Amino acid sequence: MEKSQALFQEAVKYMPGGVNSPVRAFGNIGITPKFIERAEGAYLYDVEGGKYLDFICSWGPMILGHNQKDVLDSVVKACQNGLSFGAATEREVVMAKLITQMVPAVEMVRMVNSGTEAVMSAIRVARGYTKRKKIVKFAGCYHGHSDSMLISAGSGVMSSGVPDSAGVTEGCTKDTVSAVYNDLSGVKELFASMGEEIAAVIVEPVGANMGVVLPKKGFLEGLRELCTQYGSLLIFDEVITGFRLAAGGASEYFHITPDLLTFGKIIGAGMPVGAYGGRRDIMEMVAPAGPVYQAGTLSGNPVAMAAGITQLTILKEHPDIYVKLNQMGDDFYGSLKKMVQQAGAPCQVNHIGSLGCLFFTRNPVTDYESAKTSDTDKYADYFKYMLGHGVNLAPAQFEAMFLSAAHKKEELDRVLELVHKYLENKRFITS
Ligand code: KE4
Repeated sequence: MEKSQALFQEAVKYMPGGVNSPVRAFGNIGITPKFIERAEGAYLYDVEGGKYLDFICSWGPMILGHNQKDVLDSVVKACQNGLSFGAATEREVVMAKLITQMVPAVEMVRMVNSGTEAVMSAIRVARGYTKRKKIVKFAGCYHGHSDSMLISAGSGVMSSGVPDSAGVTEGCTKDTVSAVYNDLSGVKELFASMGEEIAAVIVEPVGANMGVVLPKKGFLEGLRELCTQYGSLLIFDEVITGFRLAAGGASEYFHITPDLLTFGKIIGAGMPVGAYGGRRDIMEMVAPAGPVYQAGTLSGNPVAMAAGITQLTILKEHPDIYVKLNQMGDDFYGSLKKMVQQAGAPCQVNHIGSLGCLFFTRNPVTDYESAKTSDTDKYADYFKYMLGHGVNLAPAQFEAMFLSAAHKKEELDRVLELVHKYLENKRFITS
């Protein structure tokens, strides 16, 4: 028996589903998950010694590649001074200033330990600031697992087929309203009917948890205008897009200024870090400066800050990284899109910069409903083929592919050849 199988047999005895996050269980694929031993650059290595070109990048954080030398050195060095103090540290000031310098929409920021915590807190601040209750989210967008956000969520909820989560009471969700991504007229109607009650609209500026779904022209701008018109707050959930699309994330990329933003992933460089921030007058509502309570034992942890500061500083000081990364994404996903189109394969490719997704559907994917027309069995078959050829993709259709600065063109070319061969084997391409 393979070591991964033996480990998984043990794991399921002690952890729900044998994992600490559902998507890792390969539930949608139906095979034993790979247990990873180490990672370097663009590669993962499993406990059997298997080597995989990695397109998960820890679900986004590893934009510079795994074990980037400067990041690793900064973590090791920080550890030698102690792992956690539960007190104010200089690194937290450095990190907060760095985030505000890279993202002009952030005038003030609070560090937390995950994207979920960042979103949960941002929503509380929005309600505290506006003294309103309603939060508008979009079907297929995933904002972490806090109760009020588990409504037509994306990511693992979508894959697990659990439209809402057990254990979430209607008391927690009655003030959450779900709208259709890219349907600005629907949001306008919502505001017309309850605009005065809406504390905030939270949106993934690029949907990346129903696969990758781009905002239609005018959609984000329309949300900005509606929120301003009705005195509601616009929250950009940039846990995935933050520091990925550009140094200033989606707010820079799309030239839109949200009122609050949430971050995760890249800001921790692989360490558990989240953050929320935005307009100073709103963030000054947060305890101990203001009446909105939020706290955290390991918030601003010195080792995690060291990792995040190093990664963000590299990204800030080397803007060419984004030029190369986004160009590499345009080339790779562009070639993939051309390939499936020429083959007449039942596939769609959506991408923006280094974020992309291959959907197994003939329908253009512009929202939750169209994403759900994807054939998840076909995706599972494709995933297993690619894994068998040393390529590590998201083990679920409704996730994103991530490129890193460690990926090389020749490796991506090999992946394109593999996909071409797969499509041929499936007779989607008759050469
Ligand atoms: P975390 O609590 O997982 O750090 O962040 C929650 C979150 C919030 N907002 C967005 C836009 C997110 O994508 C996420 C988490 N992303 C998923 C990937 N689809 C994390 C992977 C997982 O759940 O294991």
